[in-house]
Parts: sequence; C-alpha cells; structure tokens
Amino acid sequence: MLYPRENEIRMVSDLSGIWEFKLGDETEPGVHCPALSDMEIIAVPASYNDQKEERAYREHYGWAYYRRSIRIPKCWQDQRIVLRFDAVTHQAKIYLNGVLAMEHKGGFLPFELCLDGLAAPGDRVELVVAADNRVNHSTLPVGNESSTAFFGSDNPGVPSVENAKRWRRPQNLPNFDFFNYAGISRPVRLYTTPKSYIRDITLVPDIRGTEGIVKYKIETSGKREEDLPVRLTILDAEGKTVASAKQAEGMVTIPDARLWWPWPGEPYLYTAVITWGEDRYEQSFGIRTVEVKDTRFLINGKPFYFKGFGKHEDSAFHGRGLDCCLNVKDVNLIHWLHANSFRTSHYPYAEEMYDLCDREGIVIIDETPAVGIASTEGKDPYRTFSIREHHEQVLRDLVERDKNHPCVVMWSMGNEPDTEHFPESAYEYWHSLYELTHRLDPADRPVTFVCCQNNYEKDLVTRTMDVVCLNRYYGWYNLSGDLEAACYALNQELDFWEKQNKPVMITEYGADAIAGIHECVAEMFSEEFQAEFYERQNAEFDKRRFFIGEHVWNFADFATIQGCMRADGNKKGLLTRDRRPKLAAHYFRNRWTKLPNFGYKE
Ligand code: E8X
Repeated sequence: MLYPRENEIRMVSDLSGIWEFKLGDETEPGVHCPALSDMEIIAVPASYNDQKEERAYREHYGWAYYRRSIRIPKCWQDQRIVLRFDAVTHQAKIYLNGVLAMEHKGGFLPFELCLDGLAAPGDRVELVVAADNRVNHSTLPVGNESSTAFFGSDNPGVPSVENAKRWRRPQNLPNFDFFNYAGISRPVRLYTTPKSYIRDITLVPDIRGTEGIVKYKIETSGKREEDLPVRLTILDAEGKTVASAKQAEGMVTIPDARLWWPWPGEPYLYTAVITWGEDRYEQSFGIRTVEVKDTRFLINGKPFYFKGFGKHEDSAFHGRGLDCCLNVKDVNLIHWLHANSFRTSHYPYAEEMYDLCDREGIVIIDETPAVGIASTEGKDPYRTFSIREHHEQVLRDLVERDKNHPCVVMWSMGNEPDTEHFPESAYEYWHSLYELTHRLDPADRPVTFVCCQNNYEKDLVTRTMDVVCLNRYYGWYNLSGDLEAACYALNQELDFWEKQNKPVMITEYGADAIAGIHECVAEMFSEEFQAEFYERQNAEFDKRRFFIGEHVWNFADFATIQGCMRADGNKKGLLTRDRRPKLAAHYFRNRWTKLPNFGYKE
C-alpha cells in the first residue's frame, strides 16, 4: 500500500489534532454507531491510555470511540478520495454518518477506505472510529483469555487464588512485556488520486559490476492499463535523470550506480518517478543487495555485523503514538551510539520511521506483532488457537507496505513463540510461514523469527531460519547475578550453534538497571552491573566467527503492565525512557565506535 504523498497531482489532508472521545465497554458496535454523548477530548495520533489521570483510561478493556467531523474540500471534484488510517490498535470499525463503512483487524498496519459513493466534495461527514484494545488467542500480539466465569458473582466457589482470579473484573492479560497501549496511534489522512490511479509500485534493486539494476512493476487501477502510457524515470539525489522506461513492468539499468550503505557509509537514495495517465507518484529507493551466505550476512556483498537494539514505540503521554520528534531524537541517538541497526520489536513501526532509516542509513529487522504465541494449560498453541490466517494476512500486509525500503534487510515473523513443547507442530507452523514470506517478498530478503531462551536441542525451528536469532538472559532471568556462570552457559550454547553452520546473532540480552543506582561491587539493577553484564558477554561473542550481531535489549526503558517483576516498567534500556544515557550506553558507544560495520569477523 502506497504511503500518502502529496505532489502536484495528489492532495493530502492530515486529520491529526483534537478529536472527541468516549470509552465504551465490551459490547461490540454493530452496523449502526451507538449514540455517543458527553464526549471528552483526546489527541490524535496517540494512545489514549496516558492522556487522562484515570484508571479507566489506563486499564480500559474493550471498545473506545473517537469522533470528529470532516469536510471534503470542494476543489477535490473529480478526484478519487481515500480515507487512510496508518494504525488503529488493535481492531477498528469505521463509521461514516453513523453507518459502518469498514472494519480492520490488527493494530500496527495501515488500512484505507475509498470514499466513492460514501462522500462527495463539499460534504460534511461525521467520522467515528471505534477501537477495541482486547488481546486474546486470536489476536497478534496474543493475550490470555480474561475469564468472566464468576465475574460479579457473590459465590466465587472454594476460597483460592485461582478462584479469585476468575472472579476479578474482565481485563487484558497480555502475553507480552510491553504496555498494551491502544487507540488511533498513527495519523489519519484524507488523500486524493485521479480516478484512474497508480495502485502499487515494486522496485527490486540488484548490482551488476558498476551498474545498478532495478526490476520494477507498476500496478494501476481504473482505465485499462494499455490505454495509458506508463512512464518511469529514475532520478539521482541531485534530480538528474539516470534511467527511464515506458512499460508497466521491466528492468532499468543505472550506470555507475551509487549504493545504499549503512551509516557511517553513504545511504544513497534514488527516486523513481512514475506517471500514468493523470497520476504521478514518487518512490525513493536504494540500490543494495542482501544475502545470507554460509555463516555470513552480506550487504552489497560484504559481511555485515549488526550493532544495535530491540526498540519500542513508547514515550511519555503519547504511549505508542507517532512522535516524529522522538523518532528524530532516536535516530540521532543511534548515530551517537555508533549503532547501525535495530529490530522493530515487537510490531511494525510507523512508516515515517522507515523513511528516516532509509535516509539515515540505519538497518532494520522488520518484525510482525506475533508475540506471545505460547501453550496454555499444556495445550499445543498451534493446534488449539486459530491464529494462522491472521498471521498470514499480517505478513502479506507488512511485506507489501515495506518492500521498497532499503533499510529493511530481514523479516522477523515473530518473537519468542513456543517451539520447545510441541516441536513438530511449531516446525510445521513456522515453516509454512517462512516459505510464504519468501514467496511474498519480491526482493526475497532473508526470513527469520526470534527465539526465546529454551531447550535449543529440542527446538527444530530456530536452526532452520536464514539467520538464527537468539534472545538470551544468562545472568539475569537465570543464573541471576552470576556472570561467571552466565558466560559458561552461554559458551555451552554457542558451541551448539557453531555446529549448525548458520549465521547467529543475539536479538535480545540485557539486565534491568535503575538509572542512578551505582555500586562499587556491581549487583543486579545497578548501572555497573548492566555494563559489566554486556562487557563480559560481548567478550565471548567476539571469539565466535559465525556470530554476526549484537542487539541489546532494550534501546530505552519502556512501559509495561504492572507486576512484581517490573518497577515502573522494564528498565533494560541503555537509555532511560526520557533518553538519558546510563553507564552501559557509554560503554557501547565506546565499543561500537571501534567495531566496523563490515568485515568485523573476517
Ligand atoms: C524482558 C524481555 C521482554 O521485554 C521482551 O519483550 C521479550 C523478554 C525476555 C524473555 N523478551 O523480559 O525483558 C525472558 C526469557 C526468560 C529466560
């Protein structure tokens, strides 16, 4: 799905601002929007949870309603008018003038509605967005079912904690470690195209000697394609034409191509200008290749070493809402740390972030929201829950949204699913998705998923991914505080992976550190312990040639549900939530300044 970009043909109207808001309940709204009165104020885009000092906002369970009126400009006559939502978490129903116009499942990918026959230029339309924040075994991310067996009952049965659990009010029980922020988290926009329009663009770059090769496909809608000539022009960064073509599908060659390199290399970008009939769209792209070969991960044919983190979209007040200022700050902090990459743990991020990373040369491992797939009560999750269809849809939409970004070098189908207790069905599930993802991506990037600390000998899936991605907490969740033993266990495991002849990276490792706690003899939760934890384990990674990257958990402290393991959220950040460096940030800055992007393990 193309990003709504303004140009001399297409117009965009951003509906960000103050909307009206009301919390609903578990009752699913139907074809007609429920009557809404006594509405409150809310900022869009942003999660609603932290916008008001009320438990009801923070801990809401069920539907919430956003309302505003929109005026369709009269000057948009004869245009196709589209209403686009970049992300509504987790499920949405869109009402126009009180009537259901569309529904969408999944909280982190865009969807849109063509207003043809629904609204015309000059109209005033009442727009209501209903958003459901419930997570369960059929959503991604996954939540455990909130039992309502005894809810409200005076007779909760035999006195026990189990019965008390069943008696408590319905609530989200996320099977993941980030706060379940919800609402309209990314921009809502109206945009226009001509009636016959460019629907999609696919650009697949390759390198042949000094030439850049771009296989391309332009998909259109409306008039028959043959009736209108397609024009593709490739511009360099100075706006000079370097190649052109006249078919909807084919290949162009760029002589003396400048490649897209991760920072501090030059992330050179070209622009593909496409015109078809009255329509026009400009898509930037980079010329770079990605390939897994033996135990190496090659970018432009050179062995790349991942230095970076798992991140979150998370900040004060906004929750998971798009904050461009924060994104710019984070990109600059990534440069400051001399990191080169991050994983969009644990869901696809806002499109604006990928644009920034294309531009700034930051490499992305692009992850779906498939986090928390685990067995409950000993049941095989893959045979018990119907999640596959939705997971496939998410992969389809993710690849379609992000396929043209040079910054995206690998797809992560999910995070820390159970692969140990039902190894055969886990293999069947993840392998069919692995094959699907390879088929979906026209550029055929490497595909992986991120594996939880488990019995790696039983797990049949991880070893068959293009890159083995390990989340490991030796010295934290196990062997707590004992870094000696942690390194021993880590090495035992690395010996196992060495035999698999695959590139291996660590996608999570870390220790909580509360900023400001300092100790001479480092113990858990101090800044010194966090720094030492990394220093000791990195020394082990440095000895292994097949080891292709270190992603720290996490870039910054982030909000989670309350619990006895979390004091004001997860504190494994190198930075605090307001982006101040802890000791470990300085340690990594120093280390990463010295580690090259390429050829480190040669
Ligand atoms: C943690 C991280 C969590 O925040 C992340 O979303 C997924 C977790 C560790 C798994 N990985 O808790 O900080 C713990 C496995 C225990 C051996």
